[in-house]
Amino acid sequence: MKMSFRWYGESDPVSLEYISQIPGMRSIVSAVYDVKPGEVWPEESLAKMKKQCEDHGLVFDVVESIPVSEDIKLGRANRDELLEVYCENIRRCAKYGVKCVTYNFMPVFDWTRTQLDKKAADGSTSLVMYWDQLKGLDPLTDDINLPGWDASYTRDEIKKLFVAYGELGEEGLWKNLEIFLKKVMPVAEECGVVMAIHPDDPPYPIFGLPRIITCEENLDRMLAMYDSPANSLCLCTGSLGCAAFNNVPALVRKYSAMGRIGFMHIRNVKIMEDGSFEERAHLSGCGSLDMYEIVNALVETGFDGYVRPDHGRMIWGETGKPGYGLYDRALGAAYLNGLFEACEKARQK
Ligand SMILES: [Mn+2]
Repeated sequence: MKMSFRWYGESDPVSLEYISQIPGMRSIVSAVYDVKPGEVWPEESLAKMKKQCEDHGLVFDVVESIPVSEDIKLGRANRDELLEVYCENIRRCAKYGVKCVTYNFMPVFDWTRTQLDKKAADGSTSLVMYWDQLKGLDPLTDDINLPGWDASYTRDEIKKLFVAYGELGEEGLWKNLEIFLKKVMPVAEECGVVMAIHPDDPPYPIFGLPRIITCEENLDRMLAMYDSPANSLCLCTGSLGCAAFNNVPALVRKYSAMGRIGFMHIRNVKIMEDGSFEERAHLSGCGSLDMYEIVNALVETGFDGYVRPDHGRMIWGETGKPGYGLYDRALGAAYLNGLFEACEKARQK
């Protein structure tokens, strides 16, 4: 496996120098943030990122993410034009050494949480989703202001998107995903890039928006739509694992054995009795997921893709982007390195 770390570019309070000091760190996961979604990424930005990483002994070979425009997901009139831009961005990333591109097909919001700085008993803070804070809210009639909801939309625009996705429905979204895959995957194959779809977070409908990358049956359906190693998963343990119906170690074992995992996001969540969940430290004992079983499944199936510690808590007084501080993610990477070493050595005996 190749250990990696997400970096938000020059505005990220976590520096490349600090990232490079984490033992075993190899790859940087990043994106071009200076253009709007749906625009072509300037080659200078990619070249600069590659150089900055190299200067710190790191490799920029994973992109997270090239965002998929709502107009592609909704299948609107300008879809073909946007798909061309998408393919051009894949080609440009490949030209600068990128081997894996993550994306998602979630309507409107990349993730849903009700609080980003929930304080635990030990004083650390993390992201949480509590159902009792969502119940009874209707995006069409209430003024909902959840953290992470894109401030670039007006309330009116958000309401229109909800109506459009309501009309599209799950099957309509599947159809548009298939059109996306059939256009994009041949380009990815041609330039040696693995496309890794991130599951919906959380993996069930929120406020009636359709969600399709959610469970084993749907992951099978997605992979079968374009049967190629280029069409792979970014298997996020925390996103799939905050629903009790997903057996995460079993999913990891199955899709890794099929050679269809390009990228692993590894983090732990604690599922509460009512289905709410809290993001926790990576250690198995801190949440609902068995990290040893997850890593062992990867090792036993010969996984050689990318791994990154996912969201971390804010600890030791650190401030910054919720989920993306240095300290707890570095602890996560160190813990995962230990699990990988132990599982690999046990297997060699
Ligand atoms: Mn993730």
